[in-house]
Amino acid sequence: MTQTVQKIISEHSFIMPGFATMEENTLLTTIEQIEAQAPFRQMSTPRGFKMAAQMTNCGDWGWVTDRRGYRYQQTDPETGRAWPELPDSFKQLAQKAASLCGFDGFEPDVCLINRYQPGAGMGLHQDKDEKDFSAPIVSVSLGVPAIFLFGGHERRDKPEHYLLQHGDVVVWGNHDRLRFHGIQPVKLAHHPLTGQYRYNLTFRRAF
Ligand code: MD6
Ligand code: FE
Repeated sequence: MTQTVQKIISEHSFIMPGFATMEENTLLTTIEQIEAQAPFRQMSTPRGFKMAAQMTNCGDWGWVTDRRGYRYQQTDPETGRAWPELPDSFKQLAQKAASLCGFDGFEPDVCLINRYQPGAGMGLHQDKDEKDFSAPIVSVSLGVPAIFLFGGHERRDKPEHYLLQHGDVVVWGNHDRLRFHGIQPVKLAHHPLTGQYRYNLTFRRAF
């Protein structure tokens, strides 16, 4: 029997330290396979700035951004092909984490994969491109650590800071689903499995 420790960061938001560590090799090998079909790329924001983190997706849908806006689409704009399938190992991990945090029946149809190099971060944002907000979001961090900014429902609300380390899983939903959040620029560091990179997988239900 393994015990799951959950750090409650808000009523419906949880950090599960090291929850994905047992799966680290499968997760990283699978990311390599996905990357071979749908390479990491720096997408442009609607205003024409490059996102600092490199992204790819797997699942029925993928999150993309370009001059036309933020959206989900079924094909990779770089290749015109469908995104790689959501691997069972990914889905099972996300469902197990969601369920332990009180979100039964989570059926993710997207996994957005972010890769941060030293200096890359992500500004405060809300995840609001999904059709309905009843499903939670499950986020898995791998590789070098980063500071997660966890704010309120208004951009001006001062965020709390949490350190996310290799294997940590964040689950949030319900009243917390639309909180502003971000990632501070990742510091130069080395992780034995990922080198200088931090990876983050976010599982969502887009439609
Ligand atoms: C990241 N994560 O950790 C970016 N969004 O690299 C997110 O933007 C995020 O971790 C929603 C829920 C959890 C997250
Ligand atoms: Fe987000």
